[in-house]
Amino acid sequence: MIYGQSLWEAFQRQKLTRRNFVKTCIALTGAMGLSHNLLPEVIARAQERPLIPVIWMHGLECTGCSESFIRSKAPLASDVILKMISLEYDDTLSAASGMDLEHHREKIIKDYSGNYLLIAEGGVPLDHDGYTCTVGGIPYVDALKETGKSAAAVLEFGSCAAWGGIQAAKPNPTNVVSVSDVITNKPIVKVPGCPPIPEVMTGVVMHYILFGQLPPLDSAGRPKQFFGNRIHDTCYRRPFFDSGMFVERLDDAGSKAGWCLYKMGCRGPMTYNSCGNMRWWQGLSYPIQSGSPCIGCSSKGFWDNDPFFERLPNVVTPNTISNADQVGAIAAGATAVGIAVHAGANILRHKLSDDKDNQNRNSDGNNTTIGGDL
Ligand code: FSX
Ligand code: SF4
Ligand code: F3S
Repeated sequence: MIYGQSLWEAFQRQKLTRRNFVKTCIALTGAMGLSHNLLPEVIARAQERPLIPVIWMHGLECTGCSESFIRSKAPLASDVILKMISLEYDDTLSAASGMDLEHHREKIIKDYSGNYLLIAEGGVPLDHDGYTCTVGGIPYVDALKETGKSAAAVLEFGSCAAWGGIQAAKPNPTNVVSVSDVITNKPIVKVPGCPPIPEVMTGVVMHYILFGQLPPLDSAGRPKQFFGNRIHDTCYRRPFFDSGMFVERLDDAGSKAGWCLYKMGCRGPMTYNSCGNMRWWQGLSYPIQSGSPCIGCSSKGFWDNDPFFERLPNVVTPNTISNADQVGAIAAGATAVGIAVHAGANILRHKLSDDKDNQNRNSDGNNTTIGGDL
């Protein structure tokens, strides 16, 4: 339990150096999507602000969000869990289990009423009185409401918590809803993605812990610094889109050359997330870089957007003048014009060269070529 200490105090207690602390603050500043100019502010907060307890709950989901979170590298998830937050309850990560753990959750709710952070992962089923998902013998929806009632703020981690997720796919047999459909009177932030990028999750948690408030949100309730751009806006394949160079089959030459995946059903033009600039596993890759079109896993209702590999109709972007077919036709037309101009120039230069030859031949009787072949 590190509740009540500042991050700096927690580091000192664990005999970690000041240098280590400052390095962590640098990593945190980046993870929170803040400018490095704000590093002194982050250090000041980390020295003064007491850390708060966190309760992390799981509804209907695959636990991929936790799997992603524990792979956060900057900062390391183990550092976040062991040194930066006081993770008091987590159905999957806590060493304790069963009713002991449930009693601990109740104790945190009582002892730290209004002062703990609730992180919720997974959708919330309502039908059958919520009994299709139970925690400690009671419906998840009841445990969630009970925990949310006294929380300072709520983070919805993953598309399941944020929008309902896969289990809400038509016909949504257990009537799954999002966490914010159930907890309506708290500061709440959506961090969608199936799963979300690990550093986005740690960035949002640490923003709340260090600043005591949620980061700036967009109209859908997502942190602007991570969901302000579409995948398409930062995609390294974008020049191919703009040039009308599309993969037509996942095993064709364009695919091997890394052309745009729009015709393979890429949802990048309508999906807001940071995959294009942050990428995954410390910038190693993301679905598009691995050769797969984006399936829009952070978008509301993406699970009903099947077939996933069918192209989006009529995508128009600010930098292009029409849809992919027309862009392709225009690009092909432009290429044809270019080839024609080049060929025309060659013919003209050959002609000039021939004329000059003739002139030379006429003037001195020699057969000298001037200019050579182009
Ligand atoms: Fe959902 Fe998270 Fe997808 Fe899975 O918990 S967002 S199914 S990666 O794990 O909730
Ligand atoms: Fe990248 Fe997809 Fe946009 Fe093509 S359509 S540029 S692959 S995001
Ligand atoms: Fe998801 Fe698309 Fe990123 S599928 S992981 S939002 S590239």
